Amino acid sequence: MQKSMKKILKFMFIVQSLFLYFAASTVYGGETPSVPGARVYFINIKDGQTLKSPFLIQFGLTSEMGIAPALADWPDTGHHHLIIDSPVPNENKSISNKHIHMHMGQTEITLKLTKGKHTMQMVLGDYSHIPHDPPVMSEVITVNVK
Ligand SMILES: [Cu+2]
Repeated sequence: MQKSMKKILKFMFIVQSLFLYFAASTVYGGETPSVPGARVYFINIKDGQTLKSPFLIQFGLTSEMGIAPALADWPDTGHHHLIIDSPVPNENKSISNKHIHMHMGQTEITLKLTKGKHTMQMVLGDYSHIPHDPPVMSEVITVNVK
C-alpha cells in the first residue's frame, strides 16, 4: 500500500473515531438507497464448509455498487460488515461495534473462531454504518470450525 494511502486511511480512522464519539446519540436516517440488483456474497466460503481457524474470508460485491471507507458519503457505495452468531442487526440503525466493520474498505480478513458451528452473514453498510434501503445482505451461512 502506498504511503499516502496509509496516511489517508489513518486520518479517516481518526476522524471516524471522533465522529463516533461526538455523534453517538445522533439519529441517522438510514435512507441511503442501494442499487437494484446489488448483492454481497462470500467468495471463498460455502455454507456447511469445515474450516481450520484462523481462516481467510473474502467478501464479494456485485458491480452495481462499490466499496468506500466508512464516512465517505459517495453514491452507490458502502463497506462490508460481518455478523457472526447473531441475527441481522436492526436495518434502520447503525451496525453496532460488536460486529466486524471493514471500515477502511477492506474486502478480506483473516478470522479466528472457536471450534464448533458458527453462523456468518455479510451486510453492506453506508458511510454511517447503516444498512442501505433495501439492505444488501448475504444469506446466513453455517461453518464448522475445527
Ligand atoms: Cu461499519
